[in-house]
Parts: sequence; structure tokens; C-alpha cells
Amino acid sequence: MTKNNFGLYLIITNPSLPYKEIAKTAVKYKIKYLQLREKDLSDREILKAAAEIISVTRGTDTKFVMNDRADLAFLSGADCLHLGQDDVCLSDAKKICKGKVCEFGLSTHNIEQVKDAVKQNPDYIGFGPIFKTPTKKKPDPVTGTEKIKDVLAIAGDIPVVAIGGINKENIQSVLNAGAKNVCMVRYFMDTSDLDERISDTLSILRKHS
Ligand code: 3NM
Repeated sequence: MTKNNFGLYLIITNPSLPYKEIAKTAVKYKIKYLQLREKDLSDREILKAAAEIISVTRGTDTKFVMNDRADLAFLSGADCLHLGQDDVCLSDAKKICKGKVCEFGLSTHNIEQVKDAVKQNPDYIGFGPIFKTPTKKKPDPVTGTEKIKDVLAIAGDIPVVAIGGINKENIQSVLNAGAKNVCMVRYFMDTSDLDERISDTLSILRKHS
């Protein structure tokens, strides 16, 4: 694993386990990014969840990422903010965060968006959905694994995280297509044995690096 090839990116959405337990496992395995993505919670509930997670991740190798909301990233003291295509642009997010949030990630779903994201110089780019996914309410069209090579070439030094419908069965095809970083939401959220699934996935990533 290197700065750009951090391997696993973890997203918390409707978890089976308590937030703190997930955060402890992420810290144990030195997962670089742990994102809170709770679309159905109130702002207060999101800030409460963020505080629980940050109480575990603060001072560790794991960065807490707030999803979508620059205001909540600022208020929670998040290390990183992840922005989707419908959120404020990165430069506006930086104004809202007033230097308090240090890293920024951008979601992209096609080559044009990747080119646009690169111009904004984020700390990483998410690209997907690689496969069909029920996790997102209105997913963009499936990209397939074929576009990954082009995305990596366009992104250059900016790390790319492949996301969407990735699971134990198809992760190998995503890695074979060149991806170095992957995010699997359901696979890690619908289990009570997160530790084992992370450990298994990290060994797959290690074998491929
Ligand atoms: N973003 P799962 S797809 C949060 O295409 C998210 O940018 C996507 O969930 C994108 O791993 C997605 O359970 C959901 O399929 C991924």
C-alpha cells in the first residue's frame, strides 16, 4: 500500500454494527478513509454519529469523511469531505470549511466528470457505479470495468476509488482492470463479522499489489 494505493475505502450506511465498533475495526486495519453516508438521518443524528466515530478515529491513521455536506464536515471536525455531483463544488466547500477540513474527495460517474474533477484537484476521485447496485437510490448508468483504465490515465496522480456493486465475487475483475482502491458498501455493512470480511478483502488486495 502506498499514499495513492490505499486499497480499501469504507463507507458506513445503515450498518448492522454500532458506529464505534465499525470505527474500531477500521482503525485496527489502518483503513485510510472511513465515510459516514447516512441519507435518512437528521442533521443532529449525523453529527452525533460523527462524534462517536471521531472519538475512535482521532489521532489514528484512519480519516473520518463526511458525505455531501460541507457544513456538517466543518461542524463535526471531519478530516475529509466527500462531494457528489449535486453538492457544492470543491472551491465553495473549501470556503464553508474555512481550512478546518483538510481533504476532499469527488464522486464521478463518467469520463467527462472525471476530467472536470481532475481540474478541481481533489485528494481522491470516486468512480462508478462499476456494477449494478441497490445501495444508491438513483444510481448513474453502470460503467463496467472497461472504463477504469481510461479513468486512471486521466486522473494521473490523483487516487481513484472504484465503487458500486463490487463484492467478493467480482472484486478480482475490478483489480484486473487496474483499480488499486475499492469501496464495497453492502458487503461490509450487512455483516456482523466486519473484521473477517475486511481481513479477507485486504489479503485479496495485497495479493494483487
Ligand atoms: N456511490 P455497494 S455507487 C455510494 O456510483 C455509492 O458513485 C456510487 O454500494 C457511485 O457497494 C454507491 O453496496 C453505492 O454497491 C455502492
